[in-house]
Amino acid sequence: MAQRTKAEVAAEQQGPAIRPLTKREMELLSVLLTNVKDKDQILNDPRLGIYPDIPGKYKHAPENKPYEYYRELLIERGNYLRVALGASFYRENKDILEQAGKKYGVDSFTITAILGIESSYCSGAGDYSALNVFVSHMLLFKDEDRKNYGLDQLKQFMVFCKKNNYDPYSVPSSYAGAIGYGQFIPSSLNGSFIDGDGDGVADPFSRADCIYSIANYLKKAGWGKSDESHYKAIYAYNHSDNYTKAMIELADLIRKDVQGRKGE
Ligand SMILES: [Ca+2]
Repeated sequence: MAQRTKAEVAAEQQGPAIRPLTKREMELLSVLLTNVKDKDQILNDPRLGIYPDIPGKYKHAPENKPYEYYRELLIERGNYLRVALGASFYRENKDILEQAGKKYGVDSFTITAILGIESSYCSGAGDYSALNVFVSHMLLFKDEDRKNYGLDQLKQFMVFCKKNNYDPYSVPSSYAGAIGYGQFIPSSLNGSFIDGDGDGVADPFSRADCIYSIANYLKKAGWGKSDESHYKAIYAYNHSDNYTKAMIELADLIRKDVQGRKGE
């Protein structure tokens, strides 16, 4: 299965520093996983580990910086490379993007922009092991919301893996536990991720599946005809005004680039 191989290859590449759990952490995790069906499978796997760098990552998240800084980071770095790459990604995947956009009534340039920011147009999707990311959230944070996020998403993640026959330790994610080119967290994978190319598998590392799933997600989040509905739907994808504003701007720049060159 191609999608397994891609996930495995990505997970095997040298990733961030990881350490084994202490005895105390093992005991705590065992208690926290009391009602999780696959508890033993998780605890007994030698790949179980903690990423000590995760709490620090949240402190430096660019979403918390002023918009100008964020915009420059996301859009302008490399002399508008993100726009040029977006236009070339659009041309390359035009048929799927336009079909998905039409089916869900969603702007296909916005789908392109989201893929551009989330995974540099389907070229990378994080090098953490998703399962260990959720375990790290459960054990490293004092904040209850982050701890609960770890446990809730771990449960959702196990459901997703079972459904798709993935080895839970072989699925890569970001430090926050977002998976695949569209960077869906497990609850969103279970709720909105679909099989776009019709090969029978909803694969977060398939371009077509991500394109259709982002369209599906935006539609479900209320994408309609008004600019206000677009803002709301993109904001649902990532609860940040910076993110939403940058996405709208990037989508427009890609649209101008693609449409401006139509007559050439
Ligand atoms: Ca598929």
